[in-house]
Amino acid sequence: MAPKEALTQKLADAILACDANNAAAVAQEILDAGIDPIEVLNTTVAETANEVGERFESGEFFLPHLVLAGNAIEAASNVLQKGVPEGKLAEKKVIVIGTVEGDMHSLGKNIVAMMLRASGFEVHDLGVDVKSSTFIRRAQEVNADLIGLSCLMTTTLPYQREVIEDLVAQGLRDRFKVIVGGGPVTSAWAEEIGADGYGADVTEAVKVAKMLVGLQG
Ligand code: B12
Repeated sequence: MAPKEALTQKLADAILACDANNAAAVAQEILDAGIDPIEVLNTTVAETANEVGERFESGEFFLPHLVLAGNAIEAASNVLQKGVPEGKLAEKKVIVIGTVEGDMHSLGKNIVAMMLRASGFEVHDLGVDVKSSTFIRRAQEVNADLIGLSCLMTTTLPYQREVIEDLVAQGLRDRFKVIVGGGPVTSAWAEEIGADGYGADVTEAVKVAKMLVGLQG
């Protein structure tokens, strides 16, 4: 096996073994080997996270696995992020991003946030369980171009809609573009709630975000 495949396989194995220390160590090996961290985040990390989800759904993994594998994904992502160059765009576009109220899932949002940063955006990550009022207040404070709403549960989807409804009610809908994403989010849902854009994965998220703020995709 080529060194790159061997290392990315090792990273996937460490995540599936729920071993955060090893995942971070292998991620460092990947950086040291000069392998593109963006590609690893987009492929190995994203695909392995999906594999974790599938194992949970099939009953092979239980909740503690989800937590520990989540920690391993985060540990690896944090190391890989160090190798992602700062965007070199002259004009920084500003995004506030977070996971909507009631929803604690952070991994996908974190990956999207770090890739946007790497693509030249000024990213204000508001974390998880973010209230609509917080999204709107922060977007005004930092004069954002874009608001990014992540949501991983069908039960918290209504909070994506709420942010857009609140923007409309406050006469601010035209001031910010809104992009939505996360597991249960579809382009049909994005259209239904009046979002400006939707990204199914991190690659699409960055492409659509750039398009929405008038940067080349
Ligand atoms: C890891 C995980 C957890 C971890 C989260 C750790 C963390 N720090 O994030 C922990 C263990 C804490 C957790 C907890 C829970 N979870 Co959970 N979890 C998952 C799991 C397995 C993976 C999610 C994930 O991180 N995927 C990997 C990332 C990379 O993918 P992603 O998030 O989809 O993000 C990508 C895209 O969606 C997109 N994207 C994401 N955000 C955004 C934002 C924008 C703006 C854009 C454009 C794009 C975008 O780009 C990302 C990168 O490609 C999913 C199953 C699954 N298959 O999704 C269940 C899942 C989401 N969880 C679920 C549940 C039920 C829960 C709990 C309620 C469990 C419980 N009984 O306690 C709690 C919820 C607590 C809460 N209030 O939020 C359910 C939700 C079901 C539903 N109602 O829809 C799922 C679907 C599992 C299942 N099949 O039952 N979970």
